[in-house]
Amino acid sequence: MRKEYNPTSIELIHGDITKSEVDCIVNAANTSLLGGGGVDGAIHRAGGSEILEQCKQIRARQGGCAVGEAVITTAGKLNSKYVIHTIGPVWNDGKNNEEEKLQSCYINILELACKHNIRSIAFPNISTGIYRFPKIVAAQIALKSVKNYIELHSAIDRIQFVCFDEENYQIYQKMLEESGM
Ligand code: AR6
Repeated sequence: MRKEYNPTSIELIHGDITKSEVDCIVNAANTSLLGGGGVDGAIHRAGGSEILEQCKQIRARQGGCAVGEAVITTAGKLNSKYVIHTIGPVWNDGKNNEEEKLQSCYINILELACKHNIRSIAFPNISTGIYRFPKIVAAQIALKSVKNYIELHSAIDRIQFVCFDEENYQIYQKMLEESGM
């Protein structure tokens, strides 16, 4: 599924983000930046050791990455130039600013992408796996944050939302059809 929104093309993909052909793919990492399971494991496996080496250098400089923030590395052997690693919030009961923290992830990623002249970017469904964020709310936040950003900045040509699981894919498909995007 593809939609045009201003000068930005929005694509919905059902699949593996490590196969995306974009300037930058986003990783749903943890504060250690040392890898893990889920999409984080898949990106490090497919991208090779160069990504981990750069994550370790960032750790040495700034002691990892906080929830809601984002850092950038090479994409190693992947088809992309960069990986932006963000740390989504763990969902507890929704009363710990989880929604604001997830929104910060998207905003910080897009700001970092613009700084690096990234024209195309692929997002996984941050926090909706191991971190248990409710999928509908997470999709609403993702779409709203991206929409708000591209309305103000026209620097990104192509945005992919890559849904690995069927449930997220169905949610995004419905929301994109119903939204003004
Ligand atoms: N491509 C695209 N999406 C994927 C892929 C893939 N190859 N694999 C999984 N997903 P998760 P989180 C989806 O658990 O919830 C890690 O251990 C998955 O279906 O990867 O933010 C980190 O190190 C789900 O919709 O990330 C952290 O410790 C989405 O990616 C922790 O998990 C996010 O699921 C982060 O948890």
